[in-house]
Amino acid sequence: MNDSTIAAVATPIGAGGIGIIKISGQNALPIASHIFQRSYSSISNPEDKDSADISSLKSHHLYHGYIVDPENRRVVDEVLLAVMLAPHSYTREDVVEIQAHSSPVVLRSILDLVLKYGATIAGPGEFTKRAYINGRIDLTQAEAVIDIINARTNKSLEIATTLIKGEMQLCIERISDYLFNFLAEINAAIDFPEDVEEIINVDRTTDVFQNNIINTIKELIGQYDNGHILRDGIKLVIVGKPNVGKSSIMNCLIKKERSIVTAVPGTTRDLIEESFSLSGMPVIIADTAGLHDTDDPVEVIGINKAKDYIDCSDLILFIIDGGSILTHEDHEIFKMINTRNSILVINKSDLFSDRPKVNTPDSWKKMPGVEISALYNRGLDELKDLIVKISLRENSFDPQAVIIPNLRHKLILDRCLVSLCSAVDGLNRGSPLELIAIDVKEAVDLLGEITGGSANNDVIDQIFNRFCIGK
Ligand SMILES: Nc1nc2c(ncn2[C@@H]2O[C@H](COP(=O)(O)OP(=O)(O)OP(=O)(O)O)[C@@H](O)[C@H]2O)c(=O)[nH]1
Ligand SMILES: [Mg+2]
Repeated sequence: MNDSTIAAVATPIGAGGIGIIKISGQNALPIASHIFQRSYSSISNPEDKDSADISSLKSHHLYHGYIVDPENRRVVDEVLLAVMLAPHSYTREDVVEIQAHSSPVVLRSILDLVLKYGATIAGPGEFTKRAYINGRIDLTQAEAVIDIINARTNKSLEIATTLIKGEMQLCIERISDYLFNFLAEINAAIDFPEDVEEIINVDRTTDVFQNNIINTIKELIGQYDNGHILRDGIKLVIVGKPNVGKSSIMNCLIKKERSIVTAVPGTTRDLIEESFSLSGMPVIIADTAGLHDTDDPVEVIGINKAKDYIDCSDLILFIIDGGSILTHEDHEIFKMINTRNSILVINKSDLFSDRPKVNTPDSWKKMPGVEISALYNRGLDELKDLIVKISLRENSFDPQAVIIPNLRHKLILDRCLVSLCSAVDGLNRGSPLELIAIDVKEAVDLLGEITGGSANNDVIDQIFNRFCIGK
């Protein structure tokens, strides 16, 4: 357990109803007692009229009182104070939360007093890091806390709540326990070579490895591939030559006038990024400068930005003007995105309702396509459905019913799979047990990196550095 007592403002800075200052550590109560003057009745028990001595405060009760600067007896604010004694707190340490009025000046003044009487300022994620170090949660649950804070859609929230309940941890621990027992068997067999056949049943072991362990890990990896988009969202980019209606489509999709639309080709010169949600899936979308040959230095910068963005996007909306014939520029853009995940959006369908629409070459037909009119808001629902369908690869599943690993977990599971396949291979080929033990031990260590047991400090720091201060 850490000796220091930490404190931070746990709510966003700004004017609001309440702001909370959180203190955690063995001096949380003595520090609070220096600055808290209790009013005579507690909120939770109006009969409790004993002294203002904080040591008389009960855990998990809420008390009304004032924060008073001990030096000049000045009242800083009227507050509610909650005490949560170790180990029944977020960090498993003594925790005091002071609920004050949320003015940045009030919160700063109270925090200054708390720091003056012995607390140190908490770093990003330090409260959650203590919850992890003190064994209340594992690394997957700590990561779920960040995911919950950052959740932008209901689906991403559902995925995070599955993790925070510890279901990933349970699944990983079940596999680790089996592998650990198997390692013990291997060690026994190495020590007593004459009893190998009694100790290790190769057929049964390879069967369990293959059907239970390897398949479970493959399933988890598959769930990442299908489900991470629901949590992390997709990056969508709108491309096309000038004036085909890219900005109009962007505005229709995000339902606000974000990009300027005019009849002048070359209106959009910079990259314009926005986020929105499509069927519960977070989407980051970018409108880009029309791609064409130009000497205009400003346009060249915009076009280069667009090309860079295309490289790192998940899905491309390739817009063409369905009311005109294709030009050299359209063909050049097709060549550029040909191998990428793209949708052909034939815009301005209002212009070809009574005349033939643009003729696209056969080689373009492999791109899923949709006809829309951004001007009259026609076909936009079909476009949205297509984006969702392609992004989720038609796999619909209930994110609450399955565990969806994050990228860190997935990369570790990939390595774990390699070690386990090598162990099974060794068992089938009758390799020396010492070599099989190395593979299995590596798999156990890797699984420990997911839950935290064998994660190194750099990994742990990297995870907690993604947190905000006060969590
Ligand atoms: N008839 C018709 N006109 C459209 C449609 N969508 C956009 N336009 C018009 O086409 C012109 C260009 O639209 P923008 O959305 O600015 O096109 P853009 O591709 O962003 O153009 P740049 O930023 O210049 O590359 C505007 O006059 C729009 O009103 C449509 O579906 N039908
Ligand atoms: Mg534009």
